[in-house]
Amino acid sequence: MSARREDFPLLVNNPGLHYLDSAATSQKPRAVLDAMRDYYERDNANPHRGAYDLSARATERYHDARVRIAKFIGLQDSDCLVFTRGTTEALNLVATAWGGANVQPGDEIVVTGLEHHANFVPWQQLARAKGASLRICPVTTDGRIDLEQLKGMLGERTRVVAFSHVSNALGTINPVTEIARAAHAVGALAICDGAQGTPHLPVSFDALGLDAYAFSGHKMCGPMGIGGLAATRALLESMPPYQFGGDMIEIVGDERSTWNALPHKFEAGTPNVADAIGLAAACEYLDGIGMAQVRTHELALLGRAQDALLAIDGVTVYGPGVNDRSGVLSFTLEGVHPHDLATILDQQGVCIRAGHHCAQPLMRRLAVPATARASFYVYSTEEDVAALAAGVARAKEIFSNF
Ligand code: C6P
Repeated sequence: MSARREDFPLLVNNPGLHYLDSAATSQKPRAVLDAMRDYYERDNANPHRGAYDLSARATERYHDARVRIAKFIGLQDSDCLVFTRGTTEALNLVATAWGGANVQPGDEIVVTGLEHHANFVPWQQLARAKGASLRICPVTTDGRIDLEQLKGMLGERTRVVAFSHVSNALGTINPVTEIARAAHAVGALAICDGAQGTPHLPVSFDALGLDAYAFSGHKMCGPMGIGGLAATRALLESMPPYQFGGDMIEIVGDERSTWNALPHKFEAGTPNVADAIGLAAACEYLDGIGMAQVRTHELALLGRAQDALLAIDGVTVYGPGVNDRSGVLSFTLEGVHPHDLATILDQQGVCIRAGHHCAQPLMRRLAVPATARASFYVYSTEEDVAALAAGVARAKEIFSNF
């Protein structure tokens, strides 16, 4: 696949920029920006409320967006896709709504040492509130979930296993189906954080055997402020609502109320229609490339970048081999703090992330306070890789003079 830089206005408007922080958020193709503008210019109204044609059009476009996004993630029953602000809100939704109603003192909640805080803290807080215990599955030295240890941790008190599809800090691609099967074998729910899965890998929710899968639109060419929770109908119907207000009710009595059908039961208040339309356009854009092609492109750049960095004395790369990672290169340069490295790279027009990547439990396990992280996407080029390698070499040169 040729690099798609020209589809992304921000990259066109910043010709010297090497944007290598797509794991934090992706840039947006023109097709997404156009779709959102078109909605506001032609069909904007409050959906599900107005008795006039314009509101009906907004309702239809919101519905169509849901169907399109559900198709992208392999979820046939689009009513089982609940829109949220993103992965964080989707995971908090399950932990609060399901966990609040189902977890009892003495129960066990299993997470892994690889998790982003969004898939760690909600479970930690649920365990604390309920008198349950949080068990943290160890990671191997090469940054994988230790499957044998995970299986050994599961038992009759396990209520939920929460784990990521792909690690944001290292790029590790986890065996989702195997973990879901192990969870189900002990009667636990399998909840997956797909924030770094949907942008980079073909995903079929219906085939993965999960109870729920959370994702964010802004990491997959869509706008910020929209994402979702895909879940089984059984889970969504069994969970109480998460928030209360307009649209999520059926009948409101003075003493009690009843709830709207799925997915509206979990979408209180005026919905984020334009961003849903933008995310649907992002799905269309990515499908136009083909997710298998997206993966091939990223893998090629990742391999080149890793070879180039490892040729620099003092570079350490974290995580498993490139074939078991998404387009993430997490590394350190001996004698240079990752923040200094990121600053020097910025001076060469290279954007990377440095720090703990919202994964402090993982950093403790790897015994590093921080790493530098370069991450690739559909618009990344060989020039970006060359600029990264040149910038790291420059940082080494600067610091060798101290
Ligand atoms: N990771 C990163 O630079 P939100 O913020 O809700 O869209 O996504 C949270 C989240 C949850 N899980 C994983 C695996 C993630 O990577 C993220 C977001 C960004 O790595 C920003 S911290």
